[in-house]
Amino acid sequence: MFDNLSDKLQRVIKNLRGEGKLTAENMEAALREIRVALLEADVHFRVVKQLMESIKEKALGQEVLTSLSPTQQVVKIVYDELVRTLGTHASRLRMANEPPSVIFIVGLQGSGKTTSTGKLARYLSREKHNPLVVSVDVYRPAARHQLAVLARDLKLPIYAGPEGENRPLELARGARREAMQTGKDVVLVDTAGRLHIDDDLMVELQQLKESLNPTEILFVADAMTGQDAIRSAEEFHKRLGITGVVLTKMDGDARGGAALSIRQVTGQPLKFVGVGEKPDAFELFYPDRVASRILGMGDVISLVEKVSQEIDQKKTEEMQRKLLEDDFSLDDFRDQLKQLSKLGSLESLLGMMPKVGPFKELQNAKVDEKELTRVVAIIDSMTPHERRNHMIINGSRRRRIAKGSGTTVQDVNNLLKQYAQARKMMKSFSGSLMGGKMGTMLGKRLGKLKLPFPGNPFS
Ligand SMILES: Nc1nc2c(ncn2[C@@H]2O[C@H](COP(=O)(O)OP(=O)(O)OP(=O)(O)O)[C@@H](O)[C@H]2O)c(=O)[nH]1
Ligand SMILES: [Mg+2]
Repeated sequence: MFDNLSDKLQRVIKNLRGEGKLTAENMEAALREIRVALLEADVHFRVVKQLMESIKEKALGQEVLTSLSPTQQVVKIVYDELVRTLGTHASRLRMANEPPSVIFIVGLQGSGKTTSTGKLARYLSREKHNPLVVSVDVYRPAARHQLAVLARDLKLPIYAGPEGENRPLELARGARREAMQTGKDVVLVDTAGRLHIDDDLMVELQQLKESLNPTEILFVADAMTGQDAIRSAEEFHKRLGITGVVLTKMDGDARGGAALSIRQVTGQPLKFVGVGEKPDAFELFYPDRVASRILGMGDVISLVEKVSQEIDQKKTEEMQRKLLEDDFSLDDFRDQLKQLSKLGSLESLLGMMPKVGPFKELQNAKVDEKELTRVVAIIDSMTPHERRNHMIINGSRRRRIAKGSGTTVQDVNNLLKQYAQARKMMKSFSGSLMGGKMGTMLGKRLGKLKLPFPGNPFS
């Protein structure tokens, strides 16, 4: 489905190529196609309507970057608008002032609640929290057992309740009590799912909410179910007041519409994305990444970057800020490498930066895809915390990361070395950006930088 939407947008964009300027007329045709594409990708019609209006307004209004071609303008405007609709920033979990924080995991049957409960508990314990999980799904015979097995495998503490206890409210309260007694700061409550929203379930959830006063009610939406997920999100929100969304099964050929629409229809932020059945296949929701995915970017971004000699001001500023604030994380490193492979040459990447002339000798530096995949796997196996603080990655973390990414500790060591070199290089790079001295010095430094390329084309 993502492919479908992205294919369509690409076609629209191609059609716009060769047009001199964006006019009401030529935009009209393009907008119509974008509209159909979004609808077909299961974006809710109300959301499409709003999106189209703001896209049109921006395209014809002052915000258009006059230095870009019409093609680039449309891509950029649609992309920006998607990011804006999705929420601009990754949204963190709210925690109670006084622990334990209680988090409900709710949603339709089979959406991925239990799996996500395990994933979230694991995520939280890596973020230095101390979670306790409990299942209050007393209806499906194997449900509590399923969470118990998951908790055992992941070595997570679980509250099982006294023998024979099968009242959801008692189980949840018991878990909170145990959390207080044993110093757990978060209680994750895995709730029962139904095929359809029914009153019994809603009443039960409302009672649970009243009694436990959760800091978060996370609605788990199966991205594969399109409009159904949107409708039930809306209904859950109306009756229960959800505070965030976990979008699961984004590893499949999930539809782009769900993410956009749920955000728009409930007004609540997407917080996490499930990208597989494994416990680690769980990520913070980054609006820009999902917008890229919806648009089939990488591709679209690289299209803009490739065709354009112009500088994307925002990106440049962001990059400069990161360089100056020493905030260039392993996430950024990975994104840069991915970007690099999409662009096909380091020169295009440097082209994004101001005051950097063309480096002819770098033009044909190609990334080794296999190496890149390995690097990405290693970084993906790190926790978000580790990616931001590489200094904490000690021996045992390295072993875990190697295991998680199917590589060796040696590979992880190498990557961290490369990253450290890149940071160093970029730091002096940013220093010279400020000082205005550029060029040969950077070229020399790049020559020393060992990136995951065969035979290091920079040396
Ligand atoms: N591919 C993929 N599968 C997932 C993801 N999240 C959950 N699943 C799978 O979806 C199925 C249902 O997951 P559960 O966690 O049991 O769903 P649930 O909402 O707890 O289901 P009920 O308790 O029956 O309502 C399982 O086979 C999971 O492995 C995901 O992000 N990606
Ligand atoms: Mg379940």
